[in-house]
Amino acid sequence: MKKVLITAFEAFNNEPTNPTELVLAELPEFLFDARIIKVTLPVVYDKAFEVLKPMIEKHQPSLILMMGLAAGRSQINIERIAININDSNTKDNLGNIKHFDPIDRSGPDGLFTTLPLEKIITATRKRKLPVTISNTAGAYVCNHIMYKTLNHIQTNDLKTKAGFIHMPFLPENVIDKPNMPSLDKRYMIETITTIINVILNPLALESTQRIMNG
Ligand code: PCA
Repeated sequence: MKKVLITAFEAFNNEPTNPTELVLAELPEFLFDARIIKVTLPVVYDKAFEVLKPMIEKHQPSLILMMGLAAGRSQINIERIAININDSNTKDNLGNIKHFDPIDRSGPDGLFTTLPLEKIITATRKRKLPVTISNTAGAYVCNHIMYKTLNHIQTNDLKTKAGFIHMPFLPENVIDKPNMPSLDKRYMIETITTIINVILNPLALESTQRIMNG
């Protein structure tokens, strides 16, 4: 049975919750004949991949979908690229601040997601989901985990596809934040489900298109 590894992040930066943990909790254990393996990662530069790496080695998933909160964004963002730098004014959950700090001194400057972006956008548009491609995952812990994961897959020549999805706040997070965008988590859950379907069942999507095109 195929496995899909899905990650969320714990709360950080004085927020009581991270929407991605709540989304993760609501995903089913099985989807499209694949087993869903869930893990919540610490928002700590030097710990996040230490938690994820043994999960990748143990489960050898066909797909890794990582989720994080992007405060202030209004849509679900599929990240195109991870860059080889840690550089943020926000402390991680152990109080570390990193600036001008390469993630891997011998690694490439950037690594593209291996998710099929065009197919994902076609499928999510069809379902009227507020999803778009983002060209920056920032330079904080989300970019860090995306870079480390893609670098691990590339250097070990794994077939695993992987990508990062940044989620907006949930409505409950913005009660005391006037004008801050938020999104109901059902859109987030449907987007994750759609991405998994596109990747695990490419034929299902094509045959739907064929039927629709007559
Ligand atoms: N978002 C942060 C790290 C953890 C999270 O959920 C980020 O965008 O880097």
